[in-house]
Amino acid sequence: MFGFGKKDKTQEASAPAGATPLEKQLERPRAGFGKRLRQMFSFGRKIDDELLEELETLLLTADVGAETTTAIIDDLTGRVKRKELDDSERLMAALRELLIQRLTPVAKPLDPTAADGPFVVMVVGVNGAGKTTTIGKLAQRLGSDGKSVLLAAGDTFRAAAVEQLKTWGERIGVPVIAQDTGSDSASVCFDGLQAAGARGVDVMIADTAGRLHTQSNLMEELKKIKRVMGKLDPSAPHEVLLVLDGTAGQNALNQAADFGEAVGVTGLVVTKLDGTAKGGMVFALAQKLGVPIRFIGVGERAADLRVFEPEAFVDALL
Ligand SMILES: Nc1nc2c(ncn2[C@@H]2O[C@H](COP(=O)(O)OP(=O)(O)O)[C@@H](O)[C@H]2O)c(=O)[nH]1
Ligand SMILES: [Mg+2]
Repeated sequence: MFGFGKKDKTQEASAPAGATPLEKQLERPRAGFGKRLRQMFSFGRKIDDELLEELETLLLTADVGAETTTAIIDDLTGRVKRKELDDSERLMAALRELLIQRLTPVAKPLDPTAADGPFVVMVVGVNGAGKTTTIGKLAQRLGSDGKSVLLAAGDTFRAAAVEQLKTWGERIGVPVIAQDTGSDSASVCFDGLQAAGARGVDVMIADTAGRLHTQSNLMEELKKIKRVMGKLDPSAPHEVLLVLDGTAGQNALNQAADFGEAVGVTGLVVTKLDGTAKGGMVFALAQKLGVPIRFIGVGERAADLRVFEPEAFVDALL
């Protein structure tokens, strides 16, 4: 209708062949945000203050966050005043551009080549955010890129967590280093890195526990894992990947601040964007944290981890 939902070739670059289109996977946030946006602009609506106010409310209720919303609305208001945006199609195109611009600084893909030995990814986040699932998907993706991968079952807190990682390992044919439940998480990660080094593995991914981030013993445990792996390779971990549940809203921002302070997060994965997430949270994260968003999770299958691409994301959302 407006031409802003048009797909271009780059949109599907991150998806494996035969994968579900991103706009299908983001169907629900799209229905909440994009659809309401299209309704708002239908019937040749006049571009006036009232419309801009409605747009402001829509962005806020989609979790885009106050700062980003204000910046976008101010920019659009200025252009409307200067008569640069006199029809809804132009306004939509301008909005699309602004949304993409906000995300571009954090669109930096994970590059697991910058290490002498194994590239070490330490995955952190609260319980249920999607850490273990993301590790399975990521291992599969790296494997199909021709990289050898080894997983360390560092969530030794729950028996089910170790089993879950082992199941992923079997499914995708990747070795998993594990010890019994209750054993020292740092020692599992140490063993994992040692094994990865000995076997000449390209990428080692460490799972960790995620008891509530407000419990300081979890943060101490994570710091210890970092420290202990650093004894084998002072540059490890090369990536501290924070997994955030896309439906968590403001909570995700608080989690990011806490984990960031404790272990220095270098990359984000936002999961469950196929669910009830409003999608706007991604903009708030980009604005508040400025940490690269490496991937988005859009389902539970191995193929449902997509490289974060602002244009594809915004188009799928709108
Ligand atoms: N729909 C959907 N579910 C997901 C996604 N990522 C993870 N999950 C589900 O979220 C639940 C918790 O995931 P898990 O990996 O065990 O979280 P962890 O506790 O952080 O390790 C599981 O039921 C996963 O299948 C996603 O991108 N989309
Ligand atoms: Mg887990």
